[in-house]
Amino acid sequence: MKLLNFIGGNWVEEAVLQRIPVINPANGEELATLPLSTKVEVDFAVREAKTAQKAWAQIPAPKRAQYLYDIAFKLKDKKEHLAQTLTLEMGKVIEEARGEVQEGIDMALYMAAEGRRLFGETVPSELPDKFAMSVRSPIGVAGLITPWNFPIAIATWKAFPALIAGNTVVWKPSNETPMMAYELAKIFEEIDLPKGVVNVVFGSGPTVGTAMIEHPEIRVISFTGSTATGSKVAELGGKHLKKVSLEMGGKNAVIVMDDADLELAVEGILWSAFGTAGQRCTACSRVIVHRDVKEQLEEKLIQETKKLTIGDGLDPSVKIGPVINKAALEKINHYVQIGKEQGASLLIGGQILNTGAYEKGFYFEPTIFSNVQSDSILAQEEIFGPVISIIEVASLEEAIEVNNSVKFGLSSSIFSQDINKVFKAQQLLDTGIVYVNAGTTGAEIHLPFGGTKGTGNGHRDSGQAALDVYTEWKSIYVDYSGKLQRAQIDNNE
Ligand code: UN1
Repeated sequence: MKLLNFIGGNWVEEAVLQRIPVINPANGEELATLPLSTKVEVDFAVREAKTAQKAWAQIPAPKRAQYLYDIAFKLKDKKEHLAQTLTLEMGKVIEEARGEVQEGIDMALYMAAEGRRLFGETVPSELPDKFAMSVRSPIGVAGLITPWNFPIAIATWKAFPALIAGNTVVWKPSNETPMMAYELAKIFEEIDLPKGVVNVVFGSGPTVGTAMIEHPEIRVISFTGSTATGSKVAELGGKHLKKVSLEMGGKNAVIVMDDADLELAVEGILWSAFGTAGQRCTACSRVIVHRDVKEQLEEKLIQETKKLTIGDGLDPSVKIGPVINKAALEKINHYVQIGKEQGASLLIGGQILNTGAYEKGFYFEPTIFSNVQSDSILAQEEIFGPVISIIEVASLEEAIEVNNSVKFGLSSSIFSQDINKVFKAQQLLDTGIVYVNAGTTGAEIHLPFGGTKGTGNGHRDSGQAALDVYTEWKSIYVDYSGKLQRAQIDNNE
């Protein structure tokens, strides 16, 4: 399949473009090719988006919502096809792929309903016969840069609030997962979304991403990806005075207290650590365990990890699919070697799988290290693979301190039956998301998604908070007194 850019409502074929392959990480097969676009295509897409935005913003929000409802119904009709395609190009197991498509459907319905809200404020004025209110207005053209690990969900977290608020979109999806972007663009075409309202430009971050951030007509950039790239996006965006929303790395921990339901904790840890082969920003990467239950927890974790089947995500019995590509495999392996060298105890896993059925894909065994020092590289850096580090602590205070000792702050979790400990923890855990008696993954779309410290820059995807990224506040004062009234001066005797 030859994927094309989607600009101004047309599939645009460019003669001069270089193409790169899309690879199935389960077996190394080529699935499609995508174009490496240049600034020329970005400029074209922004022109189309800019033209479309004037008319789009004039459509009343409840009518714009109709398009989002239509998108939601299409996503629902195509759910199985989309999930299969997602597993093919990204590798996550089919059950999770269906869940991700569902996340897109949920987001479309949630933001469609915003078409009848988009709440602002009406407040009293300090002067008589004067009306005061604030409304959300669109920013204009939004530039979206999205990752491969949630190619549908994260795209919808960003595109749908932008659209309902009256913006148009130029979207650069990840080069690893362009087929999902193509499928979404096809849906936009099928529901007759006005031309130019969403434009998809495939290509590299340094070329297409940079051209988007530098383009004077793109006033807001939303990016999800690595902290290293995010900081470059922020730097360049800052130089051009852009609003930049960043969603970056995590080093998420599950805390297991001595009074925890251990069976449940094991289920929560394994699901959030090894689901999506550990490639969620929210994946559990550290287990902080009270010393009194450490041994018991470790035994159970090893026992249950042995039962997990690894393989092609399209096989419904498989629980852990491949990682995205060879570079990811090497990066994970690199951290595992560091862990071994620095004296952590390897309880299970630790190997690349590359023989037999695994030969052509990118598979890594689910891996558990114990006796990990909380300040070691293994316990501090984001690995983005199926690797857990177990860290022993003696108290809740210490557990919280260890949790907060990393440079990221996305998600955290505590397993405990003690309500006092749970409430203390939710107050002191320095992360944007906290789970109680559940693993570190599973955010719902109607709450803010994002994190503190190196995870973000104060903005949030999802929920009402997403609307703040894609709107400007406009405060409107209507004086119906018929005379000049001066705020702060008149009426302040
Ligand atoms: C991500 O981790 O990159 O909370 C997104 C979750 C999903 C979204 C994860 N709903 O695990």
